[in-house]
Amino acid sequence: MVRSGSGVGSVALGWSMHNRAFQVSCVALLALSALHLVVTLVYYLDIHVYTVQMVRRIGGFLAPEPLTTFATHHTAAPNFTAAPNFTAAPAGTSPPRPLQPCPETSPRLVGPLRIEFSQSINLEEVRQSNLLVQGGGRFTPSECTAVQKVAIIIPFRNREEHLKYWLYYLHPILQRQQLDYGVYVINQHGEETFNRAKLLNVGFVEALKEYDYNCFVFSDVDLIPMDDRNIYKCYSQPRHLAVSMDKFGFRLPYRQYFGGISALSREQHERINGFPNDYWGWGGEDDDIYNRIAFKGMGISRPDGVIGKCRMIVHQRDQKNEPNPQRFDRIARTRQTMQSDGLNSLKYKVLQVKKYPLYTLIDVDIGGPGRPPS
Ligand SMILES: [Mn+2]
Repeated sequence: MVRSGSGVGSVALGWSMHNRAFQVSCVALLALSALHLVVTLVYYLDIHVYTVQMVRRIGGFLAPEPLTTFATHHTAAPNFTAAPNFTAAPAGTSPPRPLQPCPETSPRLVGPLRIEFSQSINLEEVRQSNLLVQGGGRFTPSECTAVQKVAIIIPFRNREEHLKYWLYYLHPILQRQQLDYGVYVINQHGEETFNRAKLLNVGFVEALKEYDYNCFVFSDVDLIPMDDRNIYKCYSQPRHLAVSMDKFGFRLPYRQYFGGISALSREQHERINGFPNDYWGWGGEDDDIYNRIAFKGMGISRPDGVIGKCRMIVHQRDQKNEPNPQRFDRIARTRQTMQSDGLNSLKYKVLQVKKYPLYTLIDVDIGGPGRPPS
């Protein structure tokens, strides 16, 4: 702007240029400061989120295992009212980041639970206290990525009251266990003799049509774990969960007992050709399953007798589920029959699939003794 050959002019020009340079560096400094602030903020938030996660994780590891003497102080209810929903980061502070895998031991477990069946259950209240459960009884933890995808299969007929207790107690437990799970109630349609093992096979096949489950927990509708450290997941060997039931005086009735609640990975279940389809009526099918596992060279994994405590809802023996007189005969022949009776011979007809808020109901015609499904 100022162009002059004079000395004064030169000085003026010099000052002007100096001024300009000063302005530019000021603006640059300002911009740099702003950038620094932004970077600091981003790092602070990032570290903050990371620290929160680490503290939670370390807290989970260091927290002392609850003692059995706490039993009377805990109820299964604590997270009914609070139901805290941990999220990894406050929304909007940072771009969505992949979740960490869930820790080996969930920090949300409380240990022994008080389980009782004196009060009747209002299903709507159970639903209201499990709002994180998606339709059809599906749940995925929001704070971490579950290691296993677990389908819980419940064989069923005319036990609505028991199912309500099961949903009331199990949904909060399974959420604290940080499982990616779905609940499938397999209803045997009609009045034929009950067939628990075949219904379990149906549940296995039908659940796989909905989601890529890699673990299957097979549970009677009337069995509730008394400790949430009894994890409903799969292990390197087939897992037996109903280890010490009140009806057996909190002891394993015999070493090979595999009834009540069990967990098999998809591979384990397929390896034994699933469960037998021809045990009609009460008893024997669990021993057949044990035989299948043993004949395939696998062992049984179990929690200890304290963590493995379970309560069974007291009930009359069901109609059309009389003790199966053929069961001893059949158990003796598992080695021959397991090749041809199981997943590879399973025939049934799904009549209806209904998605309730807390479970998926699959109504199925499995035929009857000597009668194929129509
Ligand atoms: Mn029972």
